[in-house]
Amino acid sequence: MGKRVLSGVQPTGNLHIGNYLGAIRNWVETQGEYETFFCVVDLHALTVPHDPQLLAVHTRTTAALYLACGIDPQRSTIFVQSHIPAHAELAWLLNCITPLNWLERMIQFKEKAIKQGENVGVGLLDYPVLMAADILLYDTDRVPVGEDQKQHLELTRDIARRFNDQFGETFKIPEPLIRAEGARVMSLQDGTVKMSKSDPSDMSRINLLDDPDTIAKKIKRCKTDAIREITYDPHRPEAMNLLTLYQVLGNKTREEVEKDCSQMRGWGDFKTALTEVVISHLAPIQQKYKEVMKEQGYLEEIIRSGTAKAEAVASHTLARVKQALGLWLKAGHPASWEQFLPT
Ligand code: AQP
Repeated sequence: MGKRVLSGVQPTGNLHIGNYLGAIRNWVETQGEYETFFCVVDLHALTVPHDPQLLAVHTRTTAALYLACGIDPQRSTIFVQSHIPAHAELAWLLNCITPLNWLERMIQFKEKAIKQGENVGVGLLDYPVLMAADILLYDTDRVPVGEDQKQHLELTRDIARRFNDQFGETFKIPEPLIRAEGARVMSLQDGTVKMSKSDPSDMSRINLLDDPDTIAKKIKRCKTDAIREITYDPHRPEAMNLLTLYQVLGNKTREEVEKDCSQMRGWGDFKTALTEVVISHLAPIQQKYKEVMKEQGYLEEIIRSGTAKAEAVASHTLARVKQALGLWLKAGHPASWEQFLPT
């Protein structure tokens, strides 16, 4: 068996260029090298207030965007998390061995809990355990994610190690796969806050499906600073963010970007150039997305066959975990129990 990759995105709204650069673009590149599993993590989307009318729609559009961004169903297994009950089941089993204070330390929980106030659900606290279940079910070697998920991945590793220590070698310990450039795309309105689907202002992000006029408007109004020269400077968060977008989406080197910028007269010129780069990078993705959305039967068939493939792996791991925990396995399972009878 080759090394495995697994990752997913929550269908919590419109996917943006942060999700693309931090995650999906890197998934595409892993396809030749690894056995790849990509899921739409819809159970995670229930951890924040959501609209039941839209969840299935967003799940579908997210899957279609995977294909549009270059995930190849011939080489990757694409599925929907809630279609495979083993995810929720393993999350419960892992819950029982995860110390509560590990979860209370998670930065994303603290940030999102503040937004939800008194109504914060148990699911939000438990989110990283479900994520650990997603990853560990597939004996995953590498998890391509953005910088914001690094802490959750560390927790997954801690949970797996703790389980292995208490119940014997059961889980493979996964490692993150984080790219240097684009790992943390920042809001267009505040260079110190990450771009996010749940930011109330749509002006803070560029969605993968934004039309050219909307992209131009967002970039025109995005926050910059008062310095005329446009240079990579870690003390200038907006400049760093916009230059990185220009570099990565334009497939340029840092030197090429610096050369381009040296010929510009200021932010106005730069914004025009960035707008062109973003629009032309997203155009083929948007075109492919439209084609996929017209072929719903094709999309459903990909998800159906992906689910079957993923489920075969997941059910195998789940049985192994249940056996390690000492649960009475369903009839027909070869595990022996007599050896543990009290004498
Ligand atoms: N701004 C970002 N820069 C780089 N990578 C990012 N990711 C998210 N935002 C950025 C990466 O996208 C993948 C999927 O994320 P997710 O949808 O599972 O949850 P998230 O990290 O919480 O993303 P959002 O956009 O901020 O969604 P909401 O607002 O719903 O919470 C992950 O690999 C993530 O690292």
